Amino acid sequence: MTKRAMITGITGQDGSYLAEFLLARGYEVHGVVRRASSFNTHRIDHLRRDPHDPANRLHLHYGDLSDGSRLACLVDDIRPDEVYNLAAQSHVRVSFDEPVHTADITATGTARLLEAVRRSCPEARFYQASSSELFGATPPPQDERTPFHPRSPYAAAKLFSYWMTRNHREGYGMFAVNGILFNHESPRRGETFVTRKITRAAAAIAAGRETHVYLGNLDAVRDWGYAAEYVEGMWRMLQADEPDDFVLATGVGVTIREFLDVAFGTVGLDWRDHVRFDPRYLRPTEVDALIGDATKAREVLGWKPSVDGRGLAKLMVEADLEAIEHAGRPWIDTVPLPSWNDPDTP
Ligand code: NAP
Ligand code: G4F
Repeated sequence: MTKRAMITGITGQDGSYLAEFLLARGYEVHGVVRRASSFNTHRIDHLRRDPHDPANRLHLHYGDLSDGSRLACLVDDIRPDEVYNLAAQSHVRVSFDEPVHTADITATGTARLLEAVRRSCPEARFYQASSSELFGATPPPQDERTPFHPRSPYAAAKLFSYWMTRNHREGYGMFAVNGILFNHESPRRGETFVTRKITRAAAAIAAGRETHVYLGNLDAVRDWGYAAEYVEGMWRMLQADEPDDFVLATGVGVTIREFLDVAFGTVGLDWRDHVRFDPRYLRPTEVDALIGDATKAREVLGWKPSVDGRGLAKLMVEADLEAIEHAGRPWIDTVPLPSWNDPDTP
């Protein structure tokens, strides 16, 4: 039997890698896409086929985590075997500007989706994109037993979703799990997160297109892994014998200064000549250090990452250089765009 997966946030970094991963394993994939005034599917366009082709296994549906009735209809129509809730207002700095919107999508949105699943297909397996931001002020190393101390509206919203997921597991017996993922990046990372901002700048400066980049706090430590490896961890959580919560991390802490060293070093530059400070990128409360211990995921799920923050800095700069050379995005340029023309399809 073909397994059916539903992914919210399919147009994001993780959603695109997860859709690729599941399609390659024979899944039928249903992605929820929010309506925007311009196309927002560039990360998954290379996966799309003519929707009229009976062999097509990627189906996109309009939907928004703010709209519980739509989510209920979608879950009822699709009847998924697995639900991956990746959609969120996912930017920590922005959550200080938009705390109420962040709560509506990143917290209440999860409750809407969990309730839709509980009502229509409680046997479906549910993955919640929880975050190492939950640990916040609690010093590393952090694992599944580490106390939470959220330091932003985003983290507070994710904490609500974490407990709603556990509550649906404990209260209703649902197979609902939290993946507590430490930062994971890739050439598809949004351009306003610090790693991609740095690697794009390094490539653009090396190409003579820009001269400098503005950043905030350079002292923070993050445990950066490769997103393409983390989506396999998500899937493995839903294939486990028992529902449980897991940390995914590399165990390697890297400061932003060290990431800058490798990124600019890859193109033969010294970042000190090109980085300027702008206080607008500081946060009212900062998370100083996140370094995860993923022993449980390794022992129970057999999941083990192979790329750490330094490896990522090099990989991402090389991808951004290639993107500049080809005047497009490498993961799109390598495959043809859909040949059919149906602009009403998300
Ligand atoms: P991302 O690139 O920012 O993607 C977020 C996705 O959510 C996008 O598809 C976005 O749609 C969608 N979305 C936003 N608001 C929505 C709404 N109101 N209704 C429906 N969809 C909405 O994030 P990511 O890096 O892939 O992360 C995936 C998930 O993991 C997020 O929940 C994030 O908070 C969590 N997480 C990420 C990391 C990390 O380091 N990447 C670590 C821990 C946890 P548009 O494309 O239209 O914007
Ligand atoms: O890249 P960031 O914005 O990621 P942050 O805040 O760690 O959040 C990411 O990882 C979380 C997992 O731990 C996810 F849950 C969340 O959705 C997101 O994917 O910032 C990383 C660090 C921070 O300490 C920030 O203060 O970089 C510092 N930073 C310094 N200058 C900057 C900048 N961050 C951004 N975005 N932009 C700057 O110019």
